Amino acid sequence: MDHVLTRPTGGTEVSDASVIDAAKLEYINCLLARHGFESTPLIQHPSRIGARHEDWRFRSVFQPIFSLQDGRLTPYALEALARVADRSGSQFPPTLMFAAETSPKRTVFLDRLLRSLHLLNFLRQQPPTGLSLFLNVNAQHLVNVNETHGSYFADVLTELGVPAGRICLEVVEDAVSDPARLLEAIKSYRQLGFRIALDDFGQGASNLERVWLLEPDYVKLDKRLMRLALMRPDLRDTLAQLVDILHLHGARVISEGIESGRQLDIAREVGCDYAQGYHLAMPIETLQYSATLGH
Ligand SMILES: [Ca+2]
Repeated sequence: MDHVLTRPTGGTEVSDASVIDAAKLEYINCLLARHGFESTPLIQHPSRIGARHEDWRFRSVFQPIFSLQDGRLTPYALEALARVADRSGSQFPPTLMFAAETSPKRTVFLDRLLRSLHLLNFLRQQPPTGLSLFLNVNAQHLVNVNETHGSYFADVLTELGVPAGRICLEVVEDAVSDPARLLEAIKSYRQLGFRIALDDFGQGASNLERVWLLEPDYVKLDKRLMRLALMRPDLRDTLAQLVDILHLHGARVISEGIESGRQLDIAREVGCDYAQGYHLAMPIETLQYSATLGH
């Protein structure tokens, strides 16, 4: 398959976290410590960066998003996902952690901690410069932040020498208490150069109204839509029209949850620009890259 991420012949194996300068890690830990929780929440392990908060332990995995242009599958970006475990190593879904979280201060801290963790683990892999990083951001977090939106993360990016345009924030499906503040937050991020994706479109509060409000650069079609399109051929025309509408609003469309070759064909038929899913690549800790990546 032409989409396999492989290391260039003769390339140097990057298997330790030493590509992240210890002073930079310390600087980011200092920024995080200002939130009043752990003083060193980010930890350098031999082969990765980890994070901790109270009884929770975090690590990053990455799932590629592929461009469908010209009938090919080309790696376009990596979406970072958190893996959460307790002290004993038992894993549980990060959504449970955020669902159980009631303190706005802690939600802001955890959101920043995970974004920093993913960025560091992304850079540790020395990805080709053309590859973007997609980060999930909780919509309620955006509403909770009182200071200038994006200033914390902009500081982290400056320290690490990463342009904001390389980062896309996926606004996770979530009902928010104050849509006007959500819009204000998105505008601030955009002014700093970040790109915006609307996640899980077709589910809950992620709908056309949100597209009109946020004018995202990307819309990610929820996996349920792709499952329905597989089971109900009669719905595919409607899905194609929906993709057309999203294109008219200036968004590029990513189909999530591609679990079979047939679904990949459907994503192409209805006009999606990008695709992501287990059929294409599973989320893993360290990806390998071919010399041809980077567009
Ligand atoms: Ca996502």
